[in-house]
Amino acid sequence: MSLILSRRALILGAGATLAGCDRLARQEPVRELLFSADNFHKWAQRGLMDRNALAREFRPDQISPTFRANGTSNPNTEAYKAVWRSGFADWRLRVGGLVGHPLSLSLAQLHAMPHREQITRHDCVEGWSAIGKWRGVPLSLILDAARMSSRARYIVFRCADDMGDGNGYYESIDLVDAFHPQTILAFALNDRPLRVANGAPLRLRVERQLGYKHAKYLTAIEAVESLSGIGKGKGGFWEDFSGYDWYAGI
Ligand SMILES: Nc1nc2c(c(=O)[nH]1)N[C@H]1C(S)=C(S)[C@@H](COP(=O)(O)O)O[C@H]1N2
Ligand SMILES: [Mo]
Repeated sequence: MSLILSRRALILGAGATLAGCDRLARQEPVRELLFSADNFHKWAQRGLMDRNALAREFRPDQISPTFRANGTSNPNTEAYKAVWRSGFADWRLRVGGLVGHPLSLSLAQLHAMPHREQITRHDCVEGWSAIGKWRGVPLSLILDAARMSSRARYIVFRCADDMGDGNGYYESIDLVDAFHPQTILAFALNDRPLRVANGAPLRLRVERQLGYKHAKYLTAIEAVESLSGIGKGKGGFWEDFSGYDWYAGI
């Protein structure tokens, strides 16, 4: 029942149920209360519709003249240098974890998939913003192609930069953000291939979240049931080491 509800909720655009909600929903009285036709509607509206609202999109003349780089501006590892030297021809995005059909996608394959373009504002917690035009593949298409399991609750993003902790920069989002229409894996900024400083060859754009969630230098994405076994278990590099909130919704 939670499986059907999750998928249906996504299809309706009402968002996925969170793990905790699922557990709650298995109790019959709670379920009746939440999911009776009347209440489901109200609950979906109040609790989840906000999360599916689009981030504001801007006009081309509002694009910032420069989109600064923050955090890592070049991973500079041997592995990254090797794929950079190949013009990223040897780079692959691995899609794994709780999926029925693991993928290894080249940049050419990503370019051949349907794209989305969006001009959005990036907000960094350090107090700067920039407006940029992003082009990339909706994450939902990739997760559907990989046949994500109904057990998956989060998507984890692995990055090429070594943060000296043995795990590297990583981030994670829930399925509401993963299937949000503006959540894309972007390979172009302002009509140019993504430059190294901004995350070449591919970075996440998750427009309803603060800057640190937008993982650059992607190497792999994984569908998981829980974040507890990953890194220090808080769902991201900054969450693990600096106490940033995992949920950084804006
Ligand atoms: N792999 C990786 N992704 C990252 C970071 C990083 O250091 N490494 N920094 C984050 C932070 S704090 C911000 S604000 C944005 C900056 O993106 P930009 O360099 O394109 O401005 O990337 C985010 N994603
Ligand atoms: Mo940031």
